[in-house]
Amino acid sequence: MLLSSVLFLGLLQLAVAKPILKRWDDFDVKHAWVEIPRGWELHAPAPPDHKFNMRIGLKQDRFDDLVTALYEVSDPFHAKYGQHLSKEEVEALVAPHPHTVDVVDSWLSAHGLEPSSAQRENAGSWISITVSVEQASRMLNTTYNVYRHAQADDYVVRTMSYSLPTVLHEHVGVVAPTTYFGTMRSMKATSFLQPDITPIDSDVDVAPKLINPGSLATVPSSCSTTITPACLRALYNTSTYVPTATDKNTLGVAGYLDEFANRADLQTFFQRFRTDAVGGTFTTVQVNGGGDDQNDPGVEANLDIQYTEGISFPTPNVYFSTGGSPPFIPDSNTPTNTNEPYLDWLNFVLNQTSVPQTFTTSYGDDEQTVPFDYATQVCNLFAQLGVRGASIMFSSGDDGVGGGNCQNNDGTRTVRFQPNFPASCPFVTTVGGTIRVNPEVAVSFSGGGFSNYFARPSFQDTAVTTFLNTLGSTNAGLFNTTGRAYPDVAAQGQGFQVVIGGRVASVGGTSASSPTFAGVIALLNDFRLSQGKASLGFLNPIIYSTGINGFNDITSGSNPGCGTNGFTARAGWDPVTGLGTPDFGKLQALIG
Ligand SMILES: *[C@@H]1O[C@H](CO)[C@@H](O)[C@H](O)[C@H]1NC(C)=O
Ligand SMILES: *[C@@H]1O[C@H](CO)[C@@H](O)[C@H](O)[C@H]1NC(C)=O
Ligand SMILES: *[C@@H]1O[C@H](CO)[C@@H](O)[C@H](O)[C@H]1NC(C)=O
Ligand SMILES: CC(=O)N[C@H]1CO[C@H](CO)[C@@H](O)[C@@H]1O
Repeated sequence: MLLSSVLFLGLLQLAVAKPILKRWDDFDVKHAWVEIPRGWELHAPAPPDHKFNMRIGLKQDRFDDLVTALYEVSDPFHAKYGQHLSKEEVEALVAPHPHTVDVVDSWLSAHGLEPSSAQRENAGSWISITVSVEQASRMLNTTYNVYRHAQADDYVVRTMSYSLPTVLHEHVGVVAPTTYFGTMRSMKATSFLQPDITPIDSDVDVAPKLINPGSLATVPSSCSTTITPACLRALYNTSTYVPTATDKNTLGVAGYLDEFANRADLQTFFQRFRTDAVGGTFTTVQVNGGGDDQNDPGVEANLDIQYTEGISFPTPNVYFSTGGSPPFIPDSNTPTNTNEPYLDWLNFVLNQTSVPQTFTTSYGDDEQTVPFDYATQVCNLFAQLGVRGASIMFSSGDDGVGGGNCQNNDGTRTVRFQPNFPASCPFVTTVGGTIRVNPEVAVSFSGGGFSNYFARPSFQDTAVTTFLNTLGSTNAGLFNTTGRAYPDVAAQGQGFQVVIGGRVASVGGTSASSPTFAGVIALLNDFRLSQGKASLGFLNPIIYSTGINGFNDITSGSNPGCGTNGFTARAGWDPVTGLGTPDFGKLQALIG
């Protein structure tokens, strides 16, 4: 009996082990482009011995449960509201199934790679392993080339399509670098200098007039041209609030390659525009070799940190400087990092036991240039951060309903509105832009629209269907009526007075709007934490429900693009300014 059961077990193991002998040469296409992504051109074949870090995103075993948990803890009407998950609880939900790990490991082995040499992140759901172009080409049955981005003078090693063995499709979400060409260098910066707006040296005349809250009528007309923290604090009704939960509350700014937040410039900024904050500082966290060159202040980085601090002071602010090796240098065989946008940063932050309660990021790209599989995996990582209790703000983009010729890249060249990613990810809160005061109106570049990748989440059903019903047939066929609609909210986006290298310059873009909105959310989180409550976490379910009357509705202006007038701001939610700009006092009463 004993013997035979041992034998039987042995047979069983054989039977179980057998499927591991997969056919690794039986390929199905995972993703393919019809044409080279816009802005890039074929430069040369990739050298076969060029080495790079391959990232493999595995299917997360219980991801549906994670999304369920996210909506429960973010829904103000749910019993679990505010009961955010710990790092360990999240990891239990996102870890790949052991069978997935086995199959992928045996695929790596079959190609001569040592599975134990792989770096595993995010509960093992991301694998990073060094491969040569030659190895990767065989693994993915593809051809790697060097492509050049002329405008950014950036070179990358990518492919026009890639395949995976059929048996791997149910286990692997995405492999990178493959068909996603975006790099932080080539991506649209969502801030720009505005030399036509004459900067001001200080606002000593204006600031004292702005101390009284609840007096929007008195916001001086200068705030229509030049924006300082005093303008924003008055406009958004935060000027009398004094943060107290500064031992618990943190605001994080995600910064990338070559963008360094400058400490001396922040002091100059405070001396000019927020004298009570002089001496206030921020922490720089260097991710994946990110730098901190204090001789090289970045416009985006200084804008972000000066305005998150300008509003949230004395809340501790953290600037994440995410690095990456230099870009691929053609005709050299130095191994290069692949500078995957978002992945390094997200996996780093998710690996911390506690995360900042509020984040802002000001980067984005046309959704259609981000392969669906890649966008989905990155969007899922934002869900993980949300369920941990973080509110994540993204700028909505600076091209209205679409920049350039707005042609689809599927070979048809059909002109359609072009949504932005990650703005289109339902798990982030997307911030559009406004200008002027008394009243605020939509700024014409404010990115807005409807995703072609992500379906409309139920939290915005009422708001968006109301808008669509009023819209009628305007722009019909140019956008996806069932897609996740954005922006969710808005804030000022032009004429920001920013100190760069000791001098004040005017800066605009929705990347000014995102840190502004994040500053207000950090104050709300401060208020909640000081009351012994949980942080707000994933914001969208609450701002579209109990918080909906905490915004100044923006009802005029539009976001033209793609040869059209775009959408028009109107009463209620609209795809130009979302629900509107924040009124801290009202939000404090509604969701504080
Ligand atoms: C995650 O954090 C742990 C503990 O701090 C550290 O040992 C590990 O190297 C980190 N993992 C990654 C992939 O950064
Ligand atoms: C429209 O959005 C849905 C998701 O809501 C998506 O499944 C569909 O493919 C999109 N249609 C087009 C034409 O992109
Ligand atoms: C500002 O907030 C206060 C509550 O703190 C509120 O009473 C007031 O109406 C708000 N002001 C404006 C102009 O919305
Ligand atoms: C295993 C393998 O390499 N299979 C195929 C990959 O794709 C080319 C065509 O591009 C085929 O010729 C190979 O047989």
